Amino acid sequence: MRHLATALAVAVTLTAGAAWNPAVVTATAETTRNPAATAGKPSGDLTPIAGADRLVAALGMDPACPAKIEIGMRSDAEKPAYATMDVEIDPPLTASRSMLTSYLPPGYELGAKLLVAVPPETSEGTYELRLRTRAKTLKVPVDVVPLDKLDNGGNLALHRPVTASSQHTNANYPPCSVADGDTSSNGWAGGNGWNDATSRSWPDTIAVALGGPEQVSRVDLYTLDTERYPASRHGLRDWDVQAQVNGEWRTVAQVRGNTAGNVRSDFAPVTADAVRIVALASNGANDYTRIIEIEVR
Ligand SMILES: [Ca+2]
Repeated sequence: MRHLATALAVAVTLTAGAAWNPAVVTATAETTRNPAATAGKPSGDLTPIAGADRLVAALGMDPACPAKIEIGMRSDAEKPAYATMDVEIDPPLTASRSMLTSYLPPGYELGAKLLVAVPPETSEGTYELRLRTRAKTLKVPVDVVPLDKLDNGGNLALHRPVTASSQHTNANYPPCSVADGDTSSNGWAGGNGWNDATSRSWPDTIAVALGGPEQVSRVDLYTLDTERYPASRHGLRDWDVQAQVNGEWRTVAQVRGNTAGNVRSDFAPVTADAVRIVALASNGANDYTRIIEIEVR
């Protein structure tokens, strides 16, 4: 059985085998599910959970695109109850919420996305995120590293400065979201991709500065593509890939007639300071440019 409700434009998804009223979920951006954990003997505890062992955040990241981590708690209580977890983080880092709370049946997990911002005065180092329930505390290290020391997995665009020809009035589509490392279209309008501001007007451009001359030969572009918003109707159709070489933009690849969510463009290596996408057409729906991620190698 699957219920779907929304709160503050963010999906609240409930997957349950027991009778359960989705209206009682009090927090936003949360998911509740009933995992195999129900088989365990009830301990009466609330267990904090995190989607990663540690979080890496880059110094100088665009404030519009904070680091993200999934957090939550699981109830092993014997009866449904209101469950609360405090969220603490070492300053000067800031977290998007200080508490997670919900009515939670036994065996259920409540999940939410936590945004962690790195203010400009932050020093390089390891900080701590603490998820506290009454009985347990889960500590998650947060490594704050300069961009040049970031393990970018070979993606030269990761967390680099992004500029775009326009920005939608809705702040949930910031240009920097195309270089935040999140290639998933799920949660569209939740800060994971760029939507330009000029419907039916072309071209649109979005550029990623590479932080110095870098040899590049490949760009992977992720456009909006979900079951609800398929790329064949909502994604980018035609674009040029350009590299900035000695101060001039040079077209290194072209894509036409695309209907896929992810397109890889390979080209002869060039030494570039920046890479940009010149968007020329989308696949119809409202004719916006919608890009989830741009990876450069
Ligand atoms: Ca993204």
